[in-house]
Amino acid sequence: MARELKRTTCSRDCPDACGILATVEDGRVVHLRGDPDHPVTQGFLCYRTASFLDLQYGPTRLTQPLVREGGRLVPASMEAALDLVARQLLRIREESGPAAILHYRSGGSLGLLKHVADRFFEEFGPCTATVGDICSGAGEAAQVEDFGVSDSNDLFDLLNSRTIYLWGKNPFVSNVHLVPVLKEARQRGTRVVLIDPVHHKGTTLADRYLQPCPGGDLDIALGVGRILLDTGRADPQALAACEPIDGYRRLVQGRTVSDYAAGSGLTVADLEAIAEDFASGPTAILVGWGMQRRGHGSAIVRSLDALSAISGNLFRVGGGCSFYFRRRGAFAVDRLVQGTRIAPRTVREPLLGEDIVAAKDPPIRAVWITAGNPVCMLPDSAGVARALEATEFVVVADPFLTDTARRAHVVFPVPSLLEDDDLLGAYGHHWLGESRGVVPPPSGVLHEVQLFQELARRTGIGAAMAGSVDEYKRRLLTKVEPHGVSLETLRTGPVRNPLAGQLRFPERRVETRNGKVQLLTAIPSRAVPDPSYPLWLFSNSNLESQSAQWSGRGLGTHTWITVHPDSAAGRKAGEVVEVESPQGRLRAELRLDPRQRRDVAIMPKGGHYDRGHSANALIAARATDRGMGAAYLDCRVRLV
Ligand SMILES: Nc1nc2c(c(=O)[nH]1)N[C@H]1C(S)=C(S)[C@@H](COP(=O)(O)OP(=O)(O)OC[C@H]3O[C@@H](n4cnc5c(=O)[nH]c(N)nc54)[C@H](O)[C@@H]3O)O[C@H]1N2
Ligand SMILES: Nc1nc2c(c(=O)[nH]1)N[C@H]1C(S)=C(S)[C@@H](COP(=O)(O)OP(=O)(O)OC[C@H]3O[C@@H](n4cnc5c(=O)[nH]c(N)nc54)[C@H](O)[C@@H]3O)O[C@H]1N2
Ligand SMILES: [Mo]
Repeated sequence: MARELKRTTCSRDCPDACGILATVEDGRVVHLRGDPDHPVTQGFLCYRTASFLDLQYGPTRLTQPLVREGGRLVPASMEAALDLVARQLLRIREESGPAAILHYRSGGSLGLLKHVADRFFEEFGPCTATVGDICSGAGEAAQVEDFGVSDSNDLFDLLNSRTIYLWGKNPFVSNVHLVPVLKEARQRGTRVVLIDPVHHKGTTLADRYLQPCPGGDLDIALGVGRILLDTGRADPQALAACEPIDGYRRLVQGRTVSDYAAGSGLTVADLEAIAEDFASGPTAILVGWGMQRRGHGSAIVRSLDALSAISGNLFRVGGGCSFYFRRRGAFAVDRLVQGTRIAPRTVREPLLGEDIVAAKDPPIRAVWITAGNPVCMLPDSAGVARALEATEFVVVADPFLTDTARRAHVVFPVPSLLEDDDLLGAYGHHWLGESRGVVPPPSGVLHEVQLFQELARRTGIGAAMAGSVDEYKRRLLTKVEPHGVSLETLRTGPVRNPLAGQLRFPERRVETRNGKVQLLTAIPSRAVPDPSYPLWLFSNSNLESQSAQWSGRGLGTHTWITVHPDSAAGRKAGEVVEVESPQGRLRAELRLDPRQRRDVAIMPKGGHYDRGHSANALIAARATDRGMGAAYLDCRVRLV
């Protein structure tokens, strides 16, 4: 029996971008583990990727194209599927112009070569593109406004912190390779404070746990900002690197500290204690991605940015306000694509269903979906499903048959993460990696570069898409090549991005136009919640799934919902309840947890829509205050 150990990089939508060691026996992957030589992976994988073989060899894996015939998806040859798609795209472009075609791409793979899909639709059109980012758009927009860039200090700089604020983060579930770093920091004497309305395992990492009301973070940060200014504990040198101080001061002094405490669900003493941590840093903020998925999500992140800046922690070793690591920063993406500025029209990602239906002159007649499952994962699932069902021609490229793929006219199988060949950066650290197929894709399945080249050849733009996979990689590496990082270096193992420093803003200068931190001076007004829906719905990341990609048995017959026993309306744990929002209804198994607040309900993110498991059937499509994110967490529900 031939047994080999092969190395690749995980391409899943995750901050960790792990090194994977795959054991391959007779052409079949039999085991996955983390690369011990990868400084962040440290030899272990998350549950969902360690059990990826459930998916790789499971019943939803696609091994040949599917084409809709008489209402059903039936297997077709690659040639026939490519010919059909080329014909339809040419016809629709001819009849209605390229704006009638929409390309939607999500983060199913974070491989940089996935931009090849964008390039195809730019060359073939330019076609209609999406704007916004339902994942991190609000937070990134906040940091770009405040700092000119959304990027972070080196991950291991956390070992220099006196206090680390895990602000709305559950590392055990969604960023598991942060856990060893936090543990090591604690061993060295660092304190960890967790702020999260939902009680979760992250509390075991924390010396102090604060459970504010959902979205109360803005009040916390403004209140603490006020305390720091009022008591003269802001850092004078740091204040000189910020503007407009007066505007920020006016904002935070608009309310009393006790009003802020009341608004946040914490006490004045809590806010005082936080102020003390920021005044006596170094204090790092790890800004979670969850809380910016609110109507005022961008303002929340701006208020944390301001706290980090005026206290001087933003500029210090062991400080920083980490929301995102610029995972594309090392790569010359502009050599492949030009982006929305050349698009004839855009539709808003968080309002995809609505915008597809509303598009006129020309209407959207064709939608191509790459690496996404918008029917499950975008808000207003039902609206997204209906919009796709009403579209003349829908193509989905995915390794698996999803609820979105089921609505397509043509489905192209593509290589899975164990078969793909690509380049990766990470949004949770600064290491770069190459992914290399540890096994070949099923016979006939094309790498996405080749898939688009085949289509390009059939649609007259072959020359614009030419190049081997390695040639594409080399083009992307032209920014780091002068710093000694070539394809050959990456092929030997992970390399730290040579363009990323240890500290993001070491000189008390940020990357805004004048180098000064832009402090927030106003906040958006918030709607008064409707008391007939008393629970805030959280649809948080889940251990067993990557969004809607479930390993193991998945959710089973029902999804679940967790509430405090006092909020269960007399129902018992294990009962199936109806969950209702102004947007929709679904059935879920009730779980009770006395550690939760009485005004929250928690469901897993990523339930399948066609099984009635998707939290997004309850969630209305609304954009965040900035950055065109999706306000998933502004959803209120009741049990009926
Ligand atoms: N296992 C697993 N890992 C994943 C993913 C997955 O689906 N499964 N998804 C990946 C993706 S796409 C991303 S973007 C990241 C997601 O990363 P996160 O968005 O950080 O992931 P979640 O675990 O959903 O964590 C959100 C946390 O924010 C908290 N939160 C929500 N609202 C508020 C608030 O108002 N205030 C405060 N203080 N906290 C709040 C929630 O209670 C929850 O604990 O994770 C990635 N990792
Ligand atoms: N209610 C609620 N909804 C949420 C969230 C939430 O917290 N709550 N989180 C949001 C967040 S943070 C995100 S990022 C989105 C995620 O939303 P999506 O990105 O739509 O999530 P996935 O279900 O992971 O879909 C990705 C698809 O890409 C496919 N794929 C994997 N690798 C490849 C590849 O190499 N090529 C191609 N073509 N396809 C590939 C996968 O099989 C999968 O079907 O969901 C958002 N939706
Ligand atoms: Mo995400």
